[in-house]
Amino acid sequence: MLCGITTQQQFAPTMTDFRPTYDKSFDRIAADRLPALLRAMPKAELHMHIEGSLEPELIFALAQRNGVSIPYASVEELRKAYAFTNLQSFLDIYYAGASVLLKEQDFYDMAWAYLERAAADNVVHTEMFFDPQTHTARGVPMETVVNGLHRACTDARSKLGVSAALILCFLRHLSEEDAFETLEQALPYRDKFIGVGLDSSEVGHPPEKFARVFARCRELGFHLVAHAGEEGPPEYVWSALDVLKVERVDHGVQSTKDPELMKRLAKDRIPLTVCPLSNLKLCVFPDLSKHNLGALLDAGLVATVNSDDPAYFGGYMNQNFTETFAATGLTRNRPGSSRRTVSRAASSTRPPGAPTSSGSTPSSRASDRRRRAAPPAAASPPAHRRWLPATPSASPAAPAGAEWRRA
Ligand code: ES4
Ligand code: ZN
Repeated sequence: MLCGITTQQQFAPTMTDFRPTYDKSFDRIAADRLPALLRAMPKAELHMHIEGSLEPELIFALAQRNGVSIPYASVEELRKAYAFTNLQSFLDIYYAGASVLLKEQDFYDMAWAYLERAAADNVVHTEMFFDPQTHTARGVPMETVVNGLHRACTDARSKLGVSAALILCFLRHLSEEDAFETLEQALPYRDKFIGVGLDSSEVGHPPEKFARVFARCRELGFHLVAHAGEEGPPEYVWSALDVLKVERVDHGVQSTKDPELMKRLAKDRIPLTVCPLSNLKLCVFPDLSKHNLGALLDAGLVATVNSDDPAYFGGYMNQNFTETFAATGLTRNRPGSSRRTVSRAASSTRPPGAPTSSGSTPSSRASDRRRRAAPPAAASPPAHRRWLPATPSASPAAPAGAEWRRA
């Protein structure tokens, strides 16, 4: 199975046999076959904000259902407002869009729409961020948020064959005290999310602002991730690693500015969950051909492809893969690079609790996915223990992407 994931370590040992032939086999893939292969391969999505999957049509439908007024006359007018210049210009509209979510069913409907869309892109495992503070600040109970989202995750497994998990994000523009309160409110539902993250306005809100709440979450056994190095400097990535002790870095694309940091990320195999179309829309890179995904991979980092806020940034997983590979020339043998391209961006894994692949050929058909639907979660360990982190000691060198040869 080929995925844009970090958890490749789980079955990567079985892939090492294929390493010597990887580069050659990859280079034999004709560029014109690559988009179809990228679309067909089973993928894991590790960086998406569920509130960022709210399409304008659903915003309007929920606004009507809940009697919320929105300052746009039509879906088209709202979509036209999606012309962002930086992260903050996006966040302003993203938080406004979330204001139509009031009832448990609203959260369910939003998550279900994304999960169906993800399944259509052959995403077999997804870890979805949610921002409870955006909702509790408006008087929506934590229970409403978590239960609606979690019910959609449960249905995704049984009805779509997609394993889905939740990661609670603290909003970094708010205080650490607010984050502690949010954690308290969420603890009765601790079995319904696997980890915590940190998102929202990055610059001016360094990771160390949340040192104590992350330490507490670590004690509680949650997995830890944080946005860092999206717009913020490499120092923020260092402190996400060394102060927050995160297992993955969300974005991290500014890391290329610091060679020592690049070495650290490569040595410890800290995955970066990269979101190319997000970076493009928020003007982190002037155009997709200038994106540094290739440079990250060339430097030996585990860099994965993800959609971030797909309803706002113009693409779900397959769009991110196909546009980025085409624009950056990841289809070609790039001078000076060694074990490159698809191997890490679309590396092999069996995500935790995900359906096992029945054969060596990536299965892309929805009917196959349904047949492979995983057993009910009843026998699983508690949710916050279910997601296996990227464990450097257990991780061999880059998986070989062997299935590329067989595809
Ligand atoms: C986000 Cl693109 C991005 N960056 C930081 N925080 C976010 N929340 C939702 N999307
Ligand atoms: Zn994000």
